[in-house]
Amino acid sequence: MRFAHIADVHLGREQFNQPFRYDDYLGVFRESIEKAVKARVDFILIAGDLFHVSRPSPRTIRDAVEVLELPRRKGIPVFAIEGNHDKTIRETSVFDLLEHLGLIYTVGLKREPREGEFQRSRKISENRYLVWGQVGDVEIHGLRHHTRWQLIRQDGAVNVLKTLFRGKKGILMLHQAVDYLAKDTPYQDAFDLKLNELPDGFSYYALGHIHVRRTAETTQTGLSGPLVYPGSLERTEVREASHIIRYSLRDKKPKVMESREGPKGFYIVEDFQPEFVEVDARQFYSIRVEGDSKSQLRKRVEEAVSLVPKDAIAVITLEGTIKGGVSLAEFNDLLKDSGIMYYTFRSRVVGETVLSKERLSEEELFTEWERELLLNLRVSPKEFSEGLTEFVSWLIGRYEKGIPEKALKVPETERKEEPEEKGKVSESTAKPEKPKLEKDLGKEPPKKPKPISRPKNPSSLDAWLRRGKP
Ligand SMILES: [Mn+2]
Repeated sequence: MRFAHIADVHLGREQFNQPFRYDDYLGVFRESIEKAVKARVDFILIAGDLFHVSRPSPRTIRDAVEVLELPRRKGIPVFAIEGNHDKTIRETSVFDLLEHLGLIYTVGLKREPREGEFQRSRKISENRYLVWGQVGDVEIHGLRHHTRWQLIRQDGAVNVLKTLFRGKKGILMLHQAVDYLAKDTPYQDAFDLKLNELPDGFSYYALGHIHVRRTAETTQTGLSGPLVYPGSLERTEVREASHIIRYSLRDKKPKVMESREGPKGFYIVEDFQPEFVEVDARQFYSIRVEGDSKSQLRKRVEEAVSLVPKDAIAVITLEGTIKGGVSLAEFNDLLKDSGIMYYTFRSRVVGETVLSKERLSEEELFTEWERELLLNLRVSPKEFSEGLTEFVSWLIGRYEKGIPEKALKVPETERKEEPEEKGKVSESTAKPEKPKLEKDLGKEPPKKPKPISRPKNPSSLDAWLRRGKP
């Protein structure tokens, strides 16, 4: 029995708003499926986030259909679950469309029973069926992405996964972050499941969600089968960079290192033992350059970038303490003729920019949505826990309504290259009243307004939080 385990394809994503990234994401998906088919696997698993959004564009659907036709023509079934990116609250999703076309089989909870060559189901309540895949004598179980509070209830007394999959065997496919393997990932402190909350009895845990490759053997976990995250097929953020260039002040030359996360790819699993298969993901350079003057920074950026191959992506972070700070716009001309596929600058330069005589008001720092959120959080711990249910329902209400467009922060990795607007904040209007925010946070406002460092984006909560102390 041999199968392929793929996860986090994020088809349809145009990272950095670059059309070539759409092709990259599609390319590695096609490559994976082709390699799996060539390896004559008995079936293929896609452990969530096949798509980047739950309503992919017609073009993305067409491309997915085209790739998924390859295994279908060979009679190789593809089993899938929806991840946090592609799940919907509606009954019908693009997964149903693909299933209707005979391209995939989704496993998990359904309203209708499924019986067929590769599918089985069992009624578990009034209108709920547990659906699983069946290839020979191997059962392929799974459940789409759920939040922790949906899976683990009443302080751990109720464990939905253990109840649902009690006595099951074969493969369990989940799209969740398990704490044991979440170290050094964005889910380190925001995991969905603890190791001991996973149902035991399976020969292989086919996981998705964590975008870097992680595995744990049965000897490490005490579970009946290995825990495996293949990671995303493409490099979805800087921490997944293929190469790192460091050029700190004490260095005479920039240092190039290969990332310890290694290449991107998926697993081909034989007798429940995973073998990694590499795919040709685009090279991604994370570059950090330190300088103590603008001209030195420019020179050092040029030196560092000369080590980057033309077809790569480069994210360049500027560091150092420079009087007056730097504007990213002053660096864009540097790489204009470098031929590098895509590059973007970020700044961690600490300046001594004097803003204005007055402090910024919270209206200038936060969007309406952020202020509303802060207002809800600005209560005593006791009050907060008493009103928790209300707060959560308010938050869910807001979430369902959708966060207003202008309040949505484009993550730094997603941001189109745009020069920072200079001087915009320093022209902030003088306000006679002391800012409300400071008063409400219980801090004593200073007698004389002090200059504060300029936030990167005046309406970004994230930027404000990272701004450091005035
Ligand atoms: Mn993902």
